[in-house]
Amino acid sequence: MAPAKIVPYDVFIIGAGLSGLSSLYHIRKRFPSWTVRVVESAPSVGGTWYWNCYPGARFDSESISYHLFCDKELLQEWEWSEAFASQKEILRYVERFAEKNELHSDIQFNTTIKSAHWLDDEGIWLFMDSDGVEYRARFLISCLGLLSNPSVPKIPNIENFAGEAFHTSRFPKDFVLSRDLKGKRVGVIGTGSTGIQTCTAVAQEPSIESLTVFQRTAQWAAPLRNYKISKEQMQGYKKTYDTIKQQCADSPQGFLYSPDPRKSLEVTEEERLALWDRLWEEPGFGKWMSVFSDTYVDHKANKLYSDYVAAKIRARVNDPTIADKLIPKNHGIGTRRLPLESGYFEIYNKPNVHLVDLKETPLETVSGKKMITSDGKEHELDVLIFATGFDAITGSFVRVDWTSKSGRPLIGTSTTEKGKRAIWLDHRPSTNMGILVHDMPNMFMILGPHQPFGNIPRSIEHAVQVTMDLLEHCKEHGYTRVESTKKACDQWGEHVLECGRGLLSNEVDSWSTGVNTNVEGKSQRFVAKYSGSVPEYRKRCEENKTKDWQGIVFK
Ligand code: NA7
Repeated sequence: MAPAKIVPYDVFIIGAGLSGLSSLYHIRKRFPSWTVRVVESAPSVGGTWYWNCYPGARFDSESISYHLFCDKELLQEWEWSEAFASQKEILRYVERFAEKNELHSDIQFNTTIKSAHWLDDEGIWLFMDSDGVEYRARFLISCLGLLSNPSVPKIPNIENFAGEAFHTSRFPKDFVLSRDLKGKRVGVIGTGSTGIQTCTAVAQEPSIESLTVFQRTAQWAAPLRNYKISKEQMQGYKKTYDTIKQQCADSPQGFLYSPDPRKSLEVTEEERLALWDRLWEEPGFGKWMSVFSDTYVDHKANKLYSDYVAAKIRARVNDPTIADKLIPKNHGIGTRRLPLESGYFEIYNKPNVHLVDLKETPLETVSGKKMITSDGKEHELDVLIFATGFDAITGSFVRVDWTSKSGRPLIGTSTTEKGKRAIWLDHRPSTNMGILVHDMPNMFMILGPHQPFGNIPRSIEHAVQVTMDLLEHCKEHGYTRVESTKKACDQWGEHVLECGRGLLSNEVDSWSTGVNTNVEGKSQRFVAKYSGSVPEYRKRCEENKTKDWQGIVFK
């Protein structure tokens, strides 16, 4: 007897981080009769905040601007203890969101989807997990995360490193800094936001033997200035969440900050210093986002602010040669995502912290516990931490084998196994609003390429809302298929390019311009995210809706 066909779910969601949980929450509210299944490779909810439990992991966006605004009851219940909460506290918040809304019953953990094929005759998606189990669904919401596919450098012989080694997003769950690094010689490769947090926490742990930081590109960073939130302050925030939400919605990047409309080159030096000095002393991202409006579009303006911050770094590091190595030379401040730190530069004043400049002396090989650089120096380590980032944005989609309506892979290099040209050839994304992809019917992306990636939960809540509106449109009209035209994707691509024109950030290699030297096909810059403002993005999506979703075909 032939096996019974599996009944398709109405909606299948891959990922139980904030995107997946938010999607499930809204599906339940808006389509209560629909069947839905969330699959998640981790044993618990949380996504980014589940995986990234490295020492020192915390927000550098304000706790009060980060959560999901949809659950107003939880906003009134939840008490943030710090202005910039730690990973543990954030994870507790995400767990509480799932628990309070009884989301677990629709989530299947420890399940990794390996393939997703569109079956055009049936008008459904067919998925297979790593155990060979199949699932079918009418609609797919991909909630794979933006920075979820860890990437590690290809150092000759690295696989034979004789000490312990972890990527920052794969730390042992029971890791205790003071116990597990006691007396250890620790090495960290990478000085992005994650590396800066990790190095600071490790160096500040008195029981370690030593810390060696392997830096390829110096990174601008500025003080976080975290503080405890009092009960009274929290009561005040709870009364003003509507205002906080609106402030985020009105700002270019979805945070609590907007730029100063004046231009650096049009004000006096006193006026420049007055703004910079004030922002410098304040907690949070103001020193990135509230500076003069020309800072990230005009090289001269950027240089002025870069020089100001370089002087701050020099003042904090005792050895001028080390200070010089810590000051970026090939990109201006804020043109990459600016990490906020709590004592990072001072760690280099400690006698047991060593900086290795990989631009001067690259890592050549590994022998036993020794990392050997091109000057022949042997850096002996017990623990090696890869803070080397992610195959970002498009890289999250690589781990699933996708087959589109016309049998094409979603992503790949020019010659693919399927013998057909990938839709995102060499990672170059093509999307409509960052949410739909031509030739991939009934698939919606939360945090897909070409969406804004400022304050992430704000992007998530908006993309989920657009997805729900599209599903509602299907339900109202009895449509079972929704797909963007190629033309609409091309137009969105042009708009995304147009928004990015003139931005200094698009002249710099970083994960958000699609460059990752550890990943094949990611050596050239491309526009991976929406670099217009969040209000502009929202306006465009709303216009699409009012024009009856022009460029989107429903059947
Ligand atoms: P990032 O910002 O991509 O940083 C990765 C770091 O690792 C960066 O310093 C890289 O140097 C370094 N790296 C990567 N590959 C190598 C190799 N092969 N050799 C030496 N050094 C290397 O990732 P994060 O995890 O820090 O942060 C990602 C985002 O998470 C962050 O922007 C926040 O939004 C949260 P490079 O600069 O490429 O020379």
